[in-house]
Amino acid sequence: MQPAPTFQVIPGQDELAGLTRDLRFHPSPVTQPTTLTIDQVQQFNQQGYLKGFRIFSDSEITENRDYFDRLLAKVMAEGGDSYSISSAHLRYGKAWDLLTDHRLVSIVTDLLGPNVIGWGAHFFCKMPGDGKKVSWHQDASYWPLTPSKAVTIWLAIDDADIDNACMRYIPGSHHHGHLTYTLHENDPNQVLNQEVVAAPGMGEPIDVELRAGEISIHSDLLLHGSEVNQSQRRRCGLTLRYCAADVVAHLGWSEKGVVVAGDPPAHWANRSRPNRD
Ligand SMILES: O=C(O)CCC(=O)C(=O)O
Repeated sequence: MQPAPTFQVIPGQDELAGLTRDLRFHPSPVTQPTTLTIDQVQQFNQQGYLKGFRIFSDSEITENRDYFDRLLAKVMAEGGDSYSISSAHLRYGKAWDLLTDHRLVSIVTDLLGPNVIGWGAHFFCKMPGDGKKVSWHQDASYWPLTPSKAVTIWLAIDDADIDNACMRYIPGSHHHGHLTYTLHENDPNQVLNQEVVAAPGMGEPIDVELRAGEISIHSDLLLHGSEVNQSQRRRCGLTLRYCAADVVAHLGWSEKGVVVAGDPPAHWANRSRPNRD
């Protein structure tokens, strides 16, 4: 039996402001990647993202989608919603399996180095007509982690395109450090509460269209967001969060860790696979 986690799920503004965090971009230290090419590592360093890798087979894509359909139905029956399934790797074996999948981990180690912690798994499922957007933000701004050596793999559970509100990135924006944001409190049309209002002036956004089973990867400082889903099709993505093992987690977040590559560091927990799917 694993101990019940006590981490702060969504740290408050005061708690984050009270932390000393190094929120500068730390380029990948990897010079001899094994899965990515050196050009891809350099592109990540320069642009802050990579996109369009097909990872899963047709049967795995169906399996992932069927799994999520069942999970979402269960969570909604329990009073949750299509954005509320977070830290899923601590509760559901299937999410733990995806976070630790060797094909994903081999890409992440080519960006973060040989010692990596997987610490998050959050479904962002945009239902047709739900009216919610994800405003321009930087992930590192929300997280009590330092230094900012973290990446997200965004795994398409459904096909994601402009019509159903795929992710959007502002290439190169990770070089600006931690940006000033406005807070949206209790706004039903916002999935998250931070918005970097100056983002549109910081570069030309790109649309990250992905087929189900493909992934994109972004730096924790890259500006990204997504529009309202105006289509009749669902758009679900699973965000899988990783950091280098020398990152320090405050507010109990080290409890979320799973050592996905390298030596177990003393600071992070190494959570085992949950029994239930
Ligand atoms: O899936 C989305 O639309 C937003 C995801 C996101 O903000 C993230 O990966 O941090």
